[in-house]
Amino acid sequence: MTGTYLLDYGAGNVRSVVNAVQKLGHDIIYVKEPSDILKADKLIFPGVGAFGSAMASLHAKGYAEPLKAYLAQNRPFMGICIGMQSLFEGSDESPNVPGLGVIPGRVRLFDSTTKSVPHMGWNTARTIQGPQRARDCGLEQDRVYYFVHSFAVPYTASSTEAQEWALTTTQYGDQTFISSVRQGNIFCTQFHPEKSGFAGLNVLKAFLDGGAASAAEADAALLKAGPAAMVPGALSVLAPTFVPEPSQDQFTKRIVACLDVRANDQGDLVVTKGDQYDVREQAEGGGSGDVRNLGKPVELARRYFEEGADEVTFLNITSFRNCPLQDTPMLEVLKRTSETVFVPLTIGGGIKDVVDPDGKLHSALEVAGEYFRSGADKVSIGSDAVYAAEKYYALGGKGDGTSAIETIAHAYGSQAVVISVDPKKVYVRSPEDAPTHHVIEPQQPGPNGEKYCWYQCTVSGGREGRDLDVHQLVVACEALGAGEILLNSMDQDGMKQGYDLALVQDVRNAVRIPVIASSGAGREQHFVDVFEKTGVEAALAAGIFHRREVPLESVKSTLKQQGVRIRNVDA
Ligand code: 1PR
Repeated sequence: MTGTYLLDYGAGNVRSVVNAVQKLGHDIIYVKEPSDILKADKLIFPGVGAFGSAMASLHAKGYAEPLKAYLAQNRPFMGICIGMQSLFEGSDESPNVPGLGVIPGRVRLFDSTTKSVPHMGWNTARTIQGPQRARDCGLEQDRVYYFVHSFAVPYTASSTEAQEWALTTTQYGDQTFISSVRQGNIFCTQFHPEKSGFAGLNVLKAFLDGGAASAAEADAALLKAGPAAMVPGALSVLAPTFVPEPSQDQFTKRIVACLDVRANDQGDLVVTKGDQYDVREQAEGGGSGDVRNLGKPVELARRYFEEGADEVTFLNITSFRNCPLQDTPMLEVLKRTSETVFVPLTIGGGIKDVVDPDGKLHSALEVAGEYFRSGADKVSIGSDAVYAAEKYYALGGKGDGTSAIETIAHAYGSQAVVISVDPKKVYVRSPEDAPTHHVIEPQQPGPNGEKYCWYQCTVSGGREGRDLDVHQLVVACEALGAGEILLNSMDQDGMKQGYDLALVQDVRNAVRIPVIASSGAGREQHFVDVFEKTGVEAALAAGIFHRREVPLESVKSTLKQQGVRIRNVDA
């Protein structure tokens, strides 16, 4: 059957691509066997995960050769992220694994000495072939797109591949890389159009409606008309005459809306919100009452997408009680959310090895796989990360390859693994009172005038404290392969008094991976403070958004007024 085909080799979240294509009114057919590839009118390859495993899967499934043949025939192709990187000759991510070699050049690791790696968030894609070429592919110069990657093809104006293939470049910190390529009918993006809100949907639409193909037809027409009709730069194979503006880092800060989800006493799945992790109302006469119900997960997530959230996170906060593979409501929540929400989705709670009631063991990797297939882009690991860090130190500062962090990062890439930290402050009079822990000075002294504190890691939603501090945790998790830290604070949660800036700053300094500050946002200025004072990449809030006390839009406009770079709410 002809049509638009999706090349899915079973890793990561391709559901969002399918949903986006369907939202744009197109059907999509999954490639099920190698011969399907050459049947496609259009082929989308949303490569996900690590370069080595992507290439291994392409070969194992027999897709590599037909894919090369398809590309050699210059047929309509859209590669996304690893789907773009795989067209190059190789990647430093898996040094001994050759790429498809369609595009000359190599994918390199970002330098993390001056910036966080992965490059995770929204950034521009500036054309070097002229605005019309970019518009043909649905790209606009003043919009931002969602990137998540640690490796990229560096752009240097003198390199041949850059001249022949690069359509746009993007600057991250002091490095400029190729953020999209196009030649003839082959078009690829390093960013994720399916996760880039309406700006990204326009890019997909241009491909599906034939934008790349018509540009290629224009090339063919020009070639036919002969040299007289050609102006330099008219064809992608010629050196462009368009002089691009000097590149600029336009990376934005992210605002994350977080939905803590659990079943209430009536058994309905609701978004709830705690104060210092207590999610029950006060009952009359004291004691605890009903679980707070602040809305329905799918509806609320959609509202936040429309209001301009840059990411949405779901935390299944009672996951430690039951088996997530049977917890179909959360899988269903993700599936339904990804039909209408086109920004990254993270799911946390219960990412660990689980045993079904019938005794069947599912590894954390399998559990995560279920969530990725249901529409998650990242999984967040709480309790299991603490146990993994404890083991890391017990082994003398190394992993043994079996933790959830290691196995998931290996299969899906570090960028898909977030560590959710649930710390509790422990005040001490002097650092000597906690000799085995990382002690800092809190913003406010303790109740008895204590000038110091350390942050104790907890598990099971804060129910159990461990002999591990947050500094130890994040350092170990980064070494094991985590890609991002979601830093909660049990003390600040729901209190609306601002983020714990001392804690956030300390964690920001401890790791090179991105950090999301969480817990305590009560007004717009708290977001400004956390970005300006700590340099974190993202800030998360829950209660104030659920109760409409502080609209997302107003957070963004305040940040913009105060000079913090953010993504405009798009439509
Ligand atoms: O341990 O891997 O199963 O993961 C459990 C997950 O559930 C963890 O990510 C943990 O943070 C979360 N969790 C467990 N219990 C609770 C609870 O509240 N009782 N929620 C809980 C954590 C904190 C944030 C909250 C921010 C912002 N909630 O998610 O959204 O503090 O709130 P605010 O803006 O209103 O201050 P595992």
